[in-house]
Amino acid sequence: MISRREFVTGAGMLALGAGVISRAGAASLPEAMVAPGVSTQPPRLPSTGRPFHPVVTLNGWSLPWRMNQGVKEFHLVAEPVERELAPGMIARLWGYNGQSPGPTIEVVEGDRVRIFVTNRLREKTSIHWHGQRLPNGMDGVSGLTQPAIESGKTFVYEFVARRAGTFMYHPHSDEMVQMAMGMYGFWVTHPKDPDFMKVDRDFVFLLNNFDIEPGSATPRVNTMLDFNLWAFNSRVFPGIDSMHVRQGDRVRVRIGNLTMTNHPIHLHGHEFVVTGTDGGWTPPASRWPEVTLDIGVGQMRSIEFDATEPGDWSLHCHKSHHTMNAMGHQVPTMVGVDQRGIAEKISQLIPDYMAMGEHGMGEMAEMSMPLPDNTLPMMTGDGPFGSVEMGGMFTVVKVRREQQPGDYSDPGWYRHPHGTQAWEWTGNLPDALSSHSAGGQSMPAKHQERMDLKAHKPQGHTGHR
Ligand SMILES: [Cu+2]
Repeated sequence: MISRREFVTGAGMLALGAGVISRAGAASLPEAMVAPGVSTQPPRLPSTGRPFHPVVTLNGWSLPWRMNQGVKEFHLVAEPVERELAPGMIARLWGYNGQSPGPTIEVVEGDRVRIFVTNRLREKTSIHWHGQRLPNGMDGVSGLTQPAIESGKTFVYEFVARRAGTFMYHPHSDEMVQMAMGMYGFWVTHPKDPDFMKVDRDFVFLLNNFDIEPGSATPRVNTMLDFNLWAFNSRVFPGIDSMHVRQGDRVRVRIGNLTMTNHPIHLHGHEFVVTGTDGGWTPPASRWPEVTLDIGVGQMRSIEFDATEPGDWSLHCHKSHHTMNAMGHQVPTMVGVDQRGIAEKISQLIPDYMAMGEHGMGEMAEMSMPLPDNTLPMMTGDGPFGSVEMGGMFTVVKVRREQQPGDYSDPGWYRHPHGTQAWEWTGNLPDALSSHSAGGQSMPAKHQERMDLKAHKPQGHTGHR
């Protein structure tokens, strides 16, 4: 639950939504808002400036602004932050306004935007506005387009948001270290016409990665590729909020990749199309249906689908080592290794030793392994039917008929209608299913059709039998 640590009102400041607090800055600066906590903040309609349909930042929030003579003013503060990656693990990161990632910035095409950037790190920084059309001197590449922002200093960036679309921001100064520490954020420029490409729900999150040694809290900043924590918005499963939508909603999910590898993002139960890339909206004739989309390093993609199918649908990276947490990375393969006898000998030397992995690693999700402090299990997460055996880049899209428009609260786990869930074979079809062959009427006609197709499948195709 979100609490207010401090509340200071400033002249001209818009009304603040629940969970957002302001922090006094210098008199001439807009206040630098912070939102403590890690839960997804519901979208807040703009109270000043042009109208738009706000996005929902997964496990995050959007930064309030101040209108100053027609200019939208924001204040970002680069600073050390603590972020809970999932319950049981706090990471010591760098970010903006109390969080990694920093808050999402939402503006409207044509807005003149002024962003004050204060550096509270102990080293210099800068911010690059990834993907934007802007004057070259506002591009934020330290040394090339501006001097770096020294510790304690504030710089001002100002430009017109010329193109609607999906963008990111991140440092362009000691970039490898500052991004490895968690400095980045999302930026959405909404179309001037609020009805253009309108959707019912518009979610955003960044893909990010850390290399944090089990038992420690600070990322290793010189890691090049072998990261061990794969995150959506600096959260890992089961710390990532699920996305809650109403059946029939048109849903957009905007994803930016600021990790050091590509991520094939896979959605269960629905097909989607890519409606936006780094360069803008895709022409409708260029779209084709997908269920998995590979998102490259430094890229943004907007996907859209009609949430027609009720249920709890996984959305995750399809690299299976990206859906597990740090503990698994140095575990030797033990599948098929007979460990009888060895475990007792080792446990005389190491009292906590457990033999594992002989029959696969799924058991690791359920046994309570002794873990170093501040470390998450390799795979974990409780679903309604047991352990989900996941970690890292994994969440759930919950599609419900009863979800009200504008309601982003968690509807709980899906209750599968009778006869629509996989069951354990006990030698007989349950009544509801066997009634088909007996001429019963308890299955809907649509399901009977599917069973007919199954029954008529040629047996020769199962060649391994
Ligand atoms: Cu991945």
